Amino acid sequence: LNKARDFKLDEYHSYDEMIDYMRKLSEENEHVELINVGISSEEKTLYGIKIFGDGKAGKPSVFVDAGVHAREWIAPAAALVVIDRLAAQYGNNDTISRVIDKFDWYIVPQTNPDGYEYSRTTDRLWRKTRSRNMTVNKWCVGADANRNWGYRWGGAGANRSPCSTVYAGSHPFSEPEIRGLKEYITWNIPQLTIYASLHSYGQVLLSPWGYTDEKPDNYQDQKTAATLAINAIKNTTGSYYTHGTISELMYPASGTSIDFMQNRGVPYIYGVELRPTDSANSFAFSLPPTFIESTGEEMLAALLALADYATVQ
Ligand code: ING
Ligand code: ZN
Repeated sequence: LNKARDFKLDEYHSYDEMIDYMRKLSEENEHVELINVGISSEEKTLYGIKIFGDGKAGKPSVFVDAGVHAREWIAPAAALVVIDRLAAQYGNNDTISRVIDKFDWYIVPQTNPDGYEYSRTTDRLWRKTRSRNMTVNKWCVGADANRNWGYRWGGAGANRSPCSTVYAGSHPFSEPEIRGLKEYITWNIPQLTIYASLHSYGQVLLSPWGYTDEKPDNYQDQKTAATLAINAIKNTTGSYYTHGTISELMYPASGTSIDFMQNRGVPYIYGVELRPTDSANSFAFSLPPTFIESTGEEMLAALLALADYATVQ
């Protein structure tokens, strides 16, 4: 028994190994369920984990996705650490028990498995999906899955040319992975309170908007929550993260999941750039696996702080 324990969290895994781990964890834990949120262009099933507590069904929810960009390997690896800690410590750790009784937690650690496997086997710095897109005279592969959401699709910081690394896709939700995520959330999660999308790298929490440098009406409240999360990170591992809008800290980006969720009225929304920092000698996308568990631990601390702060309407 407890075969999920054999899974090594401090290594980068293939997508099949991640699925195997999630399946075992769900089989071995009555508070964990394997969920199916859709399918990729190459027909890999997008699996995730739902973690729920005792008590009533249909609580408000936290939704976390990771791996939307293929080369950002730390994001799915850290998401698996978050899953592991939540599953293992429900009933043992006060904070974790409290936030799992408050919210249903949905975590989809690998939302772009086609791109991820391509990054593992062929092109380490691949970012996009693996859909095939026709141009005038050739095929180009992949859309930027974080430019493919339907709010302000194709605007600033997205490109309409299939060969671009920030190609928005042929139309909103053209990528089956993103369509699946949107449909799953729409039909299964009526009350979404916290949404986080894990990327790398840079150590920042990003708030909407991406499409414009204006700030949404509830920006101050998002900043208050982010500050608590950043302090929790510092107290857990000593890492320094900062907070601001996508367009102010990074660059304009339209058609992101963040802007879609903000437009939907989700109250707490963060794009997270995990470790490392973007200093000159940074590991960039190739963070050594020895940093996986501490990066996951600090992300867990951030999520627990957000979940404790968020009021449930
Ligand atoms: N950066 C993001 C990008 O999509 C981002 C910026 C992150 C936007 C999170 C929205 C949410 O370009 C990376 N590293 O991909
Ligand atoms: Zn990214």
